[in-house]
Amino acid sequence: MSVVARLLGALLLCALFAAPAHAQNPYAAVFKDQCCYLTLESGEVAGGQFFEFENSGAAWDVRNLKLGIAGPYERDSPFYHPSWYELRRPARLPVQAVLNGQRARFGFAIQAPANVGTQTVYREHFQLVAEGEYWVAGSEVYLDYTVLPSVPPNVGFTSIPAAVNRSGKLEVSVDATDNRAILRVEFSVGGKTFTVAAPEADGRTFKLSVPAEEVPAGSHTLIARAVDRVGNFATATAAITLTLADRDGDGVLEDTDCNDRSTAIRPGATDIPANGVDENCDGADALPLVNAAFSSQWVASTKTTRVTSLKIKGVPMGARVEVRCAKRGCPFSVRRFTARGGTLDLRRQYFRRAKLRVGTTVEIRVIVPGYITKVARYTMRKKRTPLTAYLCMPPSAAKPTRTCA
Ligand SMILES: [Ca+2]
Ligand SMILES: [Ca+2]
Ligand SMILES: [Ca+2]
Ligand SMILES: [Ca+2]
Repeated sequence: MSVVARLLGALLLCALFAAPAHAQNPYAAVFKDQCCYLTLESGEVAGGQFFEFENSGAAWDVRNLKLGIAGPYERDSPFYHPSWYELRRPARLPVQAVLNGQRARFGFAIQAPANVGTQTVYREHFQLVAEGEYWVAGSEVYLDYTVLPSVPPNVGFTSIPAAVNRSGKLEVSVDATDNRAILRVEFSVGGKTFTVAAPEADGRTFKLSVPAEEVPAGSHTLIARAVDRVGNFATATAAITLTLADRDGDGVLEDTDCNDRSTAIRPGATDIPANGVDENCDGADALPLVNAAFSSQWVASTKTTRVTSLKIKGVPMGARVEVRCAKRGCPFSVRRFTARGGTLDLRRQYFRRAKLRVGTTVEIRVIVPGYITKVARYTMRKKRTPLTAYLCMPPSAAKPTRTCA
């Protein structure tokens, strides 16, 4: 084939395609519905666009029937969106086939052109096309889009308290406006960000209302960032202080109250042993005290005291018992043994003949793992029964003390 013939052939094809209003065009459509004439900010994306047609000609097939850009044909649309089926084809047939008399809706999204400096109205033409064959007769349609310049919003606080207690609500309002629409306002404070998408009834007040305990205590800078639909934003800042709560009113603020919703739990409270609750906030539940009872009888003279009875009742089986004696008259300094349980007679075992001098101490410890050791301490006195102290000693302690809560 000569070059001229080939050129002619190409021209003929172009002519066929570019001038589809052709006697043999078997395709035809009747316009039924469309959406929408929109006002958009430059760069804004809008979904929900569609045209609906009824097929009044040959059958449509998903393999070639599309909604194309027209007026003129095959131009690049300034409203192109990456969701389009092809560069100049916003949508294809949404079902496999549409026969004569049936309808089809071609849905698509658009994006307004960027960098529109002044308000501009665009008339965008579309038409159905049977790809590689004909533009479908009777399907010429258009939508008008009004595009506004891209302008950032304005935002300012209208209500902000200087201080908020963490037991209450953090409530802050801004006035946010835009030449088109505010998409959302983001409030950032103390490392937290809260997004408010819907304005109040006036359409421009955006109100934050969240539990104040979501924000850490302390002084913060609160930033309100108003964002429009194309990502332009404006910010406003204000100082705000979150103060510590005392929710249970027990006088202990939440930073030291290990349960700020119970008055029974706070530093200084009585820690009930072995109930699984750390009532006094020292980091652990109190251990139970060894369950054993001391009893004693003594005869004291001017210089010495004799033991007439020294017993421990209710000693748990396997408990370790320590008997300590200090200063003059002691038959020993320390004795240790494992108890078989029940009542122990320490006089018979250790003090039958002892003459304990004034000032001598006898100390008895009953030790069970996982319990607070129970201690009795007797200090000999002149012509009086010994000074008696019942003490306790947590497993970690070095010395007995009066209280172990
Ligand atoms: Ca409290
Ligand atoms: Ca409390
Ligand atoms: Ca407890
Ligand atoms: Ca505790």
